[in-house]
Amino acid sequence: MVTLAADPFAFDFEPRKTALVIIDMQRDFVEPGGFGASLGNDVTPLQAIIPACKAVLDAWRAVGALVVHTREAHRPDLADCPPAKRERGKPALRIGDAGPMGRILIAGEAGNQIVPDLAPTGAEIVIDKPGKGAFWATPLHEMLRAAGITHLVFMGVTTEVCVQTSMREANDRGYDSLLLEDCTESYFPQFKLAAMAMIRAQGAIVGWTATSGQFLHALARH
Ligand code: C5J
Repeated sequence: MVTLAADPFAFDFEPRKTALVIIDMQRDFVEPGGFGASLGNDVTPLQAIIPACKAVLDAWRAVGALVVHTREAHRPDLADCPPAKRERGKPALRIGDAGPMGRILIAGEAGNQIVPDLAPTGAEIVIDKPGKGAFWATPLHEMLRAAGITHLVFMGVTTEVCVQTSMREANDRGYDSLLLEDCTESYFPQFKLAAMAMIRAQGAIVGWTATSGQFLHALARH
């Protein structure tokens, strides 16, 4: 059992019953020319978390525990993209439009791939999700249950959108979830802080938070 000094109180987990879930660390959100940038956002803060995410991913792989990567990805015919999602706002490029890294948020396109530093190995689970949450319209819950997973450690982007939605979905399905504070980012710093505060409020109503340093320290002592 690993006991981690976390907020609002200690997070205890068995690595063999825990999955590291990396949300949407895709070129479409992290690099210029993707979906995030097309919405008018500065993507550089999101790139800055890649080294911390990689340190955790490397340590987790060394333990031999389960890794899950997600991608926000739609079918090329957009049959899984509700018009309300595609037509909302005034982005420079809409979902499905051709951009510098291929069609925006479309499975298989260059921009839809996970950034090279965090690229999945063949043994790791990759979930393509049409929504914000990792559980909606995906087989993730069944796969985690089949693997005996009870605890989740989250990293990825963006904190208040796909990460928080996935943690809330996980909470409703009975998982205990930890968010690594310096391994998640938002285009809006104040939203990241608010999302983390909401997650750990009221006695970890959604989950726990800790830094990657705290996590790696606890894992190394395991
Ligand atoms: C967004 C995400 N922000 N991965 N997606 O649209 O958070």
